[in-house]
Amino acid sequence: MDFLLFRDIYACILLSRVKCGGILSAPTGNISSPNFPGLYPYNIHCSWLIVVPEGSSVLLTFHHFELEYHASCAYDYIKIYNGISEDEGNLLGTFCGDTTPPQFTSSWNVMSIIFHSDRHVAHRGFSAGYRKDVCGGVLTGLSGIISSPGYPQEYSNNADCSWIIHVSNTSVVTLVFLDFQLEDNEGCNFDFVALFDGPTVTHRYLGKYCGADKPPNIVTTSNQLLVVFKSDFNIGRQGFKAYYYSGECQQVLSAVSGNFSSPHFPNIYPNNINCHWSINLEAGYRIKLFFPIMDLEDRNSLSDECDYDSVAVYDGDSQTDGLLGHWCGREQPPSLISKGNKLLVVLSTDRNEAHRGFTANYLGGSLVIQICATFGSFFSPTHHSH
Ligand SMILES: [Ca+2]
Ligand SMILES: [Ca+2]
Ligand SMILES: [Ca+2]
Repeated sequence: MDFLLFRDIYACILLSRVKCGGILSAPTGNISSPNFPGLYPYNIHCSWLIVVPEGSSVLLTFHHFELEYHASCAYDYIKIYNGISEDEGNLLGTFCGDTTPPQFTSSWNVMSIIFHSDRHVAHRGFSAGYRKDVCGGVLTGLSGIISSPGYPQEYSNNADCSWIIHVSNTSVVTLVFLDFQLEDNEGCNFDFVALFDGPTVTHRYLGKYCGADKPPNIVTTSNQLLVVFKSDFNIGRQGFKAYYYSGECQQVLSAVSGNFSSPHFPNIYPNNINCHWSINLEAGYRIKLFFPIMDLEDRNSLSDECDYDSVAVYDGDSQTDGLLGHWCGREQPPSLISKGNKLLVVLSTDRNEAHRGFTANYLGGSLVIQICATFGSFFSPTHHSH
């Protein structure tokens, strides 16, 4: 037998003896690398799946973290997924070396953790704990929802929650309150929501809110927003619900021509997002829109509809305006022309299976330009009635 082959088989036998990973469904729990705090074994691949009741979320906190370092974590690594690990669209982050991952909060009731080691160099590994439904945490998705504990039931007394919303370096965070009902008092000293333009309370203070008046929409100047919710020892209300989104996922385009693409293109888009691009030109303009690349999850074969992931285009600035079309899979939309000066493009994805996404180009044309025929056949002749 070839020595290399023998060694590989031997490694496999050793590998099968290392027990690691599993399914965790208790409301709290701990995980760690095999042998922790001793050195972890070579050549292992562990997978943990945390499943808490539907409607709950999972908060994961690392207590110790020490893996072999590689610039792109190619040797030993931890991968954390917002959902099942078989789907790269759920990936929240990949970590190695001795930089402890931040606290992660899942945006639904499933979280997965993968630990992998290669055949050389081992360190002490990691230990981490999870809890279900703890308020606060670090949110890294392109969009998501935060709410007071137990919402829409009354929040608990003595709550102290901090959410850090952390989006990609080139983007900003927008926070929109959908519902807001806190105990009211002058100065908001009892129960309140406080907002900061960065990850800590030392960053620029954006405001403190209580009572029943919804805070205004907040846009950060950097890529992080801190939301703090506190309640005192008595008297609660229904609480609040807000959604956030990253600039990568929500854009208003007002240049006469431009292009945009699904988040992370040409890599796969994230699962579980709802992104809006509003093209908003001056009055008198119309917009021609085309999609050079369209690569989304296919139609549902049972219903033959775009039930999973889709791109929808509306002839205006809201989803109540006329739908120009709705696409998925690799269907190539025709060139679209707006009736007025606004178009809205919405990308919705479900909780699994992500593809490359789309690219879109648009061009605005005014009546004058149309008459001068500067753009030649800008407006399709099929729009004239014969
Ligand atoms: Ca290693
Ligand atoms: Ca109170
Ligand atoms: Ca999908």
